[in-house]
Amino acid sequence: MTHAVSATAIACANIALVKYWGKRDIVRNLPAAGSLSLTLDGLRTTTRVALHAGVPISDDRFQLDGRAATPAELAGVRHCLSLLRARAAANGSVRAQWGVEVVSHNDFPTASGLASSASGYAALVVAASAALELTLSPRELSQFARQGSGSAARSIFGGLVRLHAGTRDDGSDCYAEPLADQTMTSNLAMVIAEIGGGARKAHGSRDAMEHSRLTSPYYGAWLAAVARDLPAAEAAIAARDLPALGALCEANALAMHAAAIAARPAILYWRPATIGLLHEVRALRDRGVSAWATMDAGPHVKVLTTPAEAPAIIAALRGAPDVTALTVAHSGGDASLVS
Ligand code: 2P0
Repeated sequence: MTHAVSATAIACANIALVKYWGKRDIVRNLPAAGSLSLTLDGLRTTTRVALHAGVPISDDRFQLDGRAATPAELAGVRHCLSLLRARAAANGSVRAQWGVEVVSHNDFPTASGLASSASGYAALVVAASAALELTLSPRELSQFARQGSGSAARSIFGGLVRLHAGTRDDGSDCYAEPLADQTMTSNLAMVIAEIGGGARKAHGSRDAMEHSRLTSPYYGAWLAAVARDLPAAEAAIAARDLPALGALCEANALAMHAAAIAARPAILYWRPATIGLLHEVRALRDRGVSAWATMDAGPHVKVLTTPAEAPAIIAALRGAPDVTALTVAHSGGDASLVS
């Protein structure tokens, strides 16, 4: 029996209103542009990190949703752990040498374009840093999480969150922070329409965004669109102007997918049902409902709306072809330790 210490953390996924799609540095995982997201209470990862004295770090283990992680999933977790261990070793902690057992559970489909890597790496970094006795600021937590997955930097924080791309080569100015004005969050909801039963995505977003950068004739135009959309979205939030924010959110998602679809060969996440729901959302808007669509690295459609209007959207989308689940999520909180 080895001596063990452990910590458990919960983090919520986030959905970007202005998307991250493309990197300026693959090794440090630095995004080419900033992004802006809403953290969602309905999509949670719970992660327990146990450190075992006397177990070599080569024996690190990772269990995800009740199964042994794939070699690629384990490698991603170990990369993130190696950065935290280096900090712990610099502090003189013996725990940096202890083997890790990570047990993680998503309460929503893993790796299907519902942002499981965001909540996953945010929960991992919060739990592992506590187990390693590191005292990190929220900004530092977001920087470690970013090196696991770019969108995870945003899941350290609740509510509306901005990820700054920064310009420094070492990434020291690339971090997420919550927007100063969170007034709007209580009036925001996302209806999540799962399409096709939450099957795993055909293209991992990491490779797909790099392929878009290298081959899409629209990649430069996409980055130019983000540069305009970020300040416009922040202005809409400051003005509490939901129609302006919603219109930007839908246009930005379509621009991201346009850039990906134009890559050669194409990155096409949409299913026929995705397009069907895009038309439904437009029809809802024509009837005066607050509804704007956004899609990520998968076929699912998330509809930005208000808590009051979410039930009408669910009723309108229920029974649409290939829609396998409909849920409502509201603004979620910071990633945090479970005691
Ligand atoms: C986003 N996505 O802003 C965008 C929109 C998917 C589509 O961030 O390579 O898993 O690990 O940094 O964070 C998904 O990409 O990518 C993502 P890596 P990540 O939410």
